[in-house]
Parts: sequence; structure tokens; C-alpha cells
Amino acid sequence: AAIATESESERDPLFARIPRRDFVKAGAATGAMASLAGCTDLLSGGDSVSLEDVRTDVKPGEHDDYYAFLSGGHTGEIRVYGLPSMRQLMRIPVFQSESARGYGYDDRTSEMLEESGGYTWGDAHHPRVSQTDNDYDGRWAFVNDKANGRMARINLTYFETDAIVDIPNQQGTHGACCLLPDTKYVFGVGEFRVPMPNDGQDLTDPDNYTSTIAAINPETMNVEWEVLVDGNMDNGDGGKEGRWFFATGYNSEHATSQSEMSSSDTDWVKAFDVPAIEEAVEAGEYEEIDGVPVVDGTRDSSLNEGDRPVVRYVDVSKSPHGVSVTPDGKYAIASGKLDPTATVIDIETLAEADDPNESIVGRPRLGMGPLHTAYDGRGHAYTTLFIDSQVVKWDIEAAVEASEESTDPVVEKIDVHYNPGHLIAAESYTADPQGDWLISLNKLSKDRFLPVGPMHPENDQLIYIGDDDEGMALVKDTPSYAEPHDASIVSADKIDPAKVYDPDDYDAEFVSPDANDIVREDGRVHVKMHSQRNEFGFEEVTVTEGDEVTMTVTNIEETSDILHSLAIPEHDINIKLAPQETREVTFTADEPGVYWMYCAFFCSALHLEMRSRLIVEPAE
Ligand code: K7E
Repeated sequence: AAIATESESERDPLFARIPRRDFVKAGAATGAMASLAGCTDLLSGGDSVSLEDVRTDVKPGEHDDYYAFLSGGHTGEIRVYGLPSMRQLMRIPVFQSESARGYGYDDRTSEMLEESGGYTWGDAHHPRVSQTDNDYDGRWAFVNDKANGRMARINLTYFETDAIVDIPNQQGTHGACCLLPDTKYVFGVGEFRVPMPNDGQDLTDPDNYTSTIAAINPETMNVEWEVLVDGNMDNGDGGKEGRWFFATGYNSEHATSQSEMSSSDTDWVKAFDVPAIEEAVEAGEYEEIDGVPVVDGTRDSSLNEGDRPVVRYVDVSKSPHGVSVTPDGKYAIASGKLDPTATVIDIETLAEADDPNESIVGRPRLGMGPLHTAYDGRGHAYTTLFIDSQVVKWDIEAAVEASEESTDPVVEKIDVHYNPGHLIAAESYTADPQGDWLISLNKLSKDRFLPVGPMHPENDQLIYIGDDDEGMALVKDTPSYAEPHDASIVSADKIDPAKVYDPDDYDAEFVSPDANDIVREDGRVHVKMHSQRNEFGFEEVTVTEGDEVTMTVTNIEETSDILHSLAIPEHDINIKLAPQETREVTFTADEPGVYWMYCAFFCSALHLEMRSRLIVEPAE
């Protein structure tokens, strides 16, 4: 049978781990799985799979089918969920310190946070996973910091943040996404219009404020170039073919107050012609500001004259917010809080059209407060309706064929609880979505959970979308801490996390037991020690008040899951050490006394005895 039933899953747990794709895409072709395996368009013919035939629960000891990377909003982190269980598997601190991982406590991560601005928090919205050939390659996730204009990279071998860039000339980096098919750039989309340079010289005339998009090299995390535009920008998405990048924006008025910002009936989706911008940079047609080549993409720019403008301004109904490109790369679909329609832009005609507005090929009327749109790969779009508290499923080609503001393309609506912002379907950002699961990231939970005081959790709802006959089905409520704004859902088999560290991946010195050492020189003490069950390399370390102490500590365990840490009381230090990992921490020993350094992970039966004395002798 093509479908893994509950009982088959029970009999053979391995069967339950076959990628979901094969179940759903094989669809109604029960019995024909072998011959159809690998075919990616099975559901486009309308085949779909009943909810009864898919796994909605993940039994104890079994693994999920997907990783979901959810942003943590103003906690500054990323959360990793398993789907369909919606179990939280891990948290990845990005813009904030986090003590269980020692993130922001050891030298490497605290320097990374310091060098990217020294802030203690960020506002992480849009986690996007790198792709090769329009499919997830499992290398990195990227996420923006809307608060401080930054972009971070998360290494998916270790599930940890390994780079953060403070983007010059940009405030309120909101949208984040990749230029496909091969993640040539990660784009940071600047929301807040500011003077450029924002150095206090020119403060009051908002006509001189600008927003930019920043093209970041994913390997080096270097900002390669920026483009400044009229109006602000909000969310963004890249086309599938390496040419276009789209950004919404809601302040074509160049206003500074809320009422003025929404006074005009239309705003723009900006279509950035990436190769044309690269040519302008090559030709030196830019101004260097704060070390970055900045290309003028405003409407009056000379670079927007002629038949290859760098930015095309498409008029859309006021205050568009979400924009996403359909899996086949044909359309960019934008919608906004203040208008009940979505705008469907035909990407292919954009290059040739004299007036970019001619590329608008559909304006379906979806409902109140349409924000973000995801895809199932079977020709449907799913859009959150913030005000109506619904997800609306609609037919993309029907919207293109229907007359202006028609409701005919709407297939179905489902209530969500309540006020959804983003939504995401499995692999929706790739060329080949899986078509089974969708998560609606709802801003309010109101009465859905036990009350926990005036601050409520949000509600991430899991919805099954694999059955076109029966329609969408709400499967799970999941309380979540503030505040997921977006997610990427990746098949489990496309990510290959390490079980232990590879010491070659970091330039810290691996300290094996025979390399334990204390080096003293001019008021500096360098302690090199290993850790393992149940000891540190030294039972005591004696230093003098005022010494600058560096501890280089290696966890020499080779067994997966055996973690140690080095916690130093009253010094605000805790560094995490996974198997084969080395970290360093530097501090000044400025309070004489005895401090019991210990391992904060419960690593073995003698965990409590795993201690070492830091003795700080008074200076003479
Ligand atoms: Cu960054 Cu709509 Cu919060 Cu998405 S935005 S919700």
C-alpha cells in the first residue's frame, strides 16, 4: 500500500519515517507506489490523501517527518519543532544570550554578539533555509533582526548561530529571504526609512529618508551591495530563477505618522532586477555609503530609465504586507492588511512590460486582512486573514482567469484561533511543496489554553491540507511563547545534524588530558583543561586577584548526548560543551575567595562531584 496506516507504523517504526512526500504525493494511486516513487507532480492532477491515512501523532520513540524552524520574534531566537507532533525539539539562541547553551557567555559567541552591535536582544521574524536547485540543502538557516538591522546565519550541522552581520545603512531589517535557485544572496529588507547616512546631519526632512535592500553573501555574510528606493519596504521573497526579488512596502507617502502612511490608495510591490543591479555595481554606478556600494533605485534614478530598470514599481492596493512567489516561479502574490484582495503579478511578463502594472493578472477578493500566503504545490494558495481569523484556500489559476475582485477563486475557508499573522506550508518556499501540512501562526490564543496570567501564549495551529475533497482540517493547537512571525518547514531527510563536534570546525585548541596546563604570564593566566565524566582537568586552579583568566575547556567525550558545562559561581559564566567541543571564556578574577566551578548538565551519577575549585588569592 502507498499509505502508512497507524498499524503499519506500529509494526515497523522505520516505515513511519519514510518521507511524507511519498505518502501524500503517491496519493490516490494506492498500490502503485513503487512505480510512482520519485514523481513529483502526482497531486497536481487533483489526487489527494484523506486525513485518516496520514500520521498525525508521533508515538513515543518515533521521529517526526519534518523540521519546522519558527522564529521567536522579540525573544531573538529560533525554535525547532517536529511535525506533525508539534513537539518543540530545540531552541537556537540568535540575537540574545542564553545560558543553557552558554551562548553569549564564551569568548566566541560573546564577541560575535558584541561585534554585531552589542545588543542584548533582537526581533527575529523570518527564518529561511538555504536552497540548492530550488530545494533545501540543509546547510544554513538565516533570520533577520528587525530591531537592530541585522542578519544572522545558523549552521544546521550544529543547530547554532555562527555569524551575525550588522547591516550598514539599514534600520528595521524586516524581510529576509534567499535569491534562488542556489541562495546566491540572502536579502535583508529595510523597513524603517532613515537618513542616509544616519549620522545626525540630516534629521527632520522625511523626504530625505530612505529604505534599502541589502544583498548578503551567504558564505562570507558580507553585504555586497544595497539598493535604495522610494517608499519603505516590508516583506520580501525571491523568484526561483535568479533574476527577480520582490518586496512589499506600505509607505509610498514618505510620511512619518500612521494616518499619513495609509492615506494613499495604492502602494508598491518593488521588483528588483538582480542581474541589472549587479551590472550597475560592476559599472561603478553607485555611491559608496558606510563601506557598501549603494545603487539608486528610486523612481527618478537614471538607472530606472531605459528598458532595463533596476527596480520596477508595481502599483498594488494600499499597504501590502506579505509577498511570496508561487512554487512554479510564475507569480508573485502580495496582499495587505487594509485591502481584502491579493495581487497576482505575472513574473515572466515583468521583463517585457512597458508598464509594470500590466503584469498584474489577478486580484481575487479573499477576505479581511489578508497577510501572508503559502502553497501546496497543487495549484492552491493559502492566505491568512488576520481580521477574519481564517485561512482561505484559493485556486491560483482561477484567480488569474477570474475578473477583478472576484470571489470565485476561493475554494474554502477555515477558522483559526485567533488572528493569524504568518502561515507556512511544508516546503512552501521551494519549487516542490509537500502539500500535506500547514501551520497557522496565530497572534492571539484568548481562551484556548489554561490561563497563565494576563500575558497569553500565542497559538500555532497545525492544519492538514492534503485532502482536496474533504478540505482543510484543524489537527492541533500548540501554545507558543511570543512571538513566531514566520517559519520554514523542511523534510527531515534534508537535514543532517552532527552527533558530536568536529574539532576542525572551530579554531579553538582541543585540550586532551595530557595537554592540561596552566600558563602564567604578566597577570594573565591561561588554564587549559579537559572535561569528562566526572572531572575537570584540574581539581583546583589558583590565581591572583586582578588576573585576567582564560579558560580553554574541551569536552573529550565521544558519546553523543553527554554534555558538560563549566559554570563559575558569582562570575556570570556558564559555557556549554557538547561532545568533542572546546570553548574558551575570559574574565577578570577580581574578587578574592573560593568558587566551586561545576558542570551544570546532569551528566552522570557522580555529576554533583564534578567540581573544581577556583581559588582567587588576594593581591599583595
Ligand atoms: Cu515579519 Cu507579518 Cu510579523 Cu510575517 S511579518 S506575521
